[in-house]
Amino acid sequence: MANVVETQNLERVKSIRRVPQEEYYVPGHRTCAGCGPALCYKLVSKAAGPESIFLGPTGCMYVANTSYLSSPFAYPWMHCQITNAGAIASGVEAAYQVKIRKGKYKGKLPNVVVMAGDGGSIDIGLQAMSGLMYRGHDVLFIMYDNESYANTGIQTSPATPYGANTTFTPPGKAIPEGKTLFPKDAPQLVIGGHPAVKYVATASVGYPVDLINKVRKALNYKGPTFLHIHSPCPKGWLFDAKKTVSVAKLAMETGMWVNYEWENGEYTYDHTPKEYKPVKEYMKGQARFAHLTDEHIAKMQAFIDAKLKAPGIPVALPVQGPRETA
Ligand SMILES: Cc1ncc(C[n+]2csc(CCOP(=O)(O)OP(=O)(O)O)c2C)c(N)n1
Ligand code: SF4
Repeated sequence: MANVVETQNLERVKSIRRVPQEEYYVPGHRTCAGCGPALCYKLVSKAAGPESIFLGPTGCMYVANTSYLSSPFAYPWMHCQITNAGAIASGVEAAYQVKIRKGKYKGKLPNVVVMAGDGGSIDIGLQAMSGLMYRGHDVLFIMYDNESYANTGIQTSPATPYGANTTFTPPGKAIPEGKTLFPKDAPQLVIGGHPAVKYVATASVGYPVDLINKVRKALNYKGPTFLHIHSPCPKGWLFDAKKTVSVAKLAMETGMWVNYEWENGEYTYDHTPKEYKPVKEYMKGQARFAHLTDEHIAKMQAFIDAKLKAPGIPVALPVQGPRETA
């Protein structure tokens, strides 16, 4: 008879004082000062603990973390191509399942965690991520969202907000607002097309206890889970490196980011402010939006107002794409 595959069981953390002291993402990497994705890695690895295997497609969290034969990862970590983290993670999980069933591996199934940028998750890495979700592998796929292809010099991605100045969307005479498109809705991409997925959530590096608990909850689920984590990038968004956490909090206070969980079809929301501040408060602190006029900011406000009526549920876009307007 096949052996039973036991999974990890991670406890909820009650407060910031109970966050594990152990570090599994240790000093000695080369990310920029104030890097939100690096903070995200630190928190996610604390949450997952040592019985974990992490997979990292090419991006800042590979390149800046693994140069010169050194790495800050105190657990098994595998580099994948930017396109194929979902496929490799599927193989790792399937191999452990078989080894455990055949009695060739005596431990519990390790936590298998993908840490992919927005490009490696919902753009160039989308097909492999979708395959993993569809086949139902017991893997947590995390999209750390720095809202660009950062590693190659801050190019636009489908997660880049409307109006952002990136190296592929520079504002100029013809297109004064820079980026004209609004972002893809990453959690909806996963929820909408993958019946095996029962848990999807959003989190932010500005709210560490909530982030850690969502990672643990996702890992305790059997089957595929997805977390979308807001991870401000001082170099790409052009703000002072010491403000990463306050930028993350301001995103929540203005509705530019919403923390929620989707569990078996039900939504619950966290950290919802009593009253939202205008999005301008958030945008004025980041030089990637410095070229925008009041008219552009009003478009962003309209988009956010529509989204906040039903966070997590897709909204009609207030502007047309470039092909329709050309
Ligand atoms: C197939 C392929 N195309 C392009 C690249 C070049 N490349 C390396 S890192 C990177 C950016 C990755 O962006 P993202 O996944 O959002 O992660 P981030 O760098 O923002 O952390 C790109 C385009 C590559 N390595 N492989
Ligand atoms: S470019 Fe952004 S995501 Fe990349 S290392 Fe620097 S701060 Fe981090």
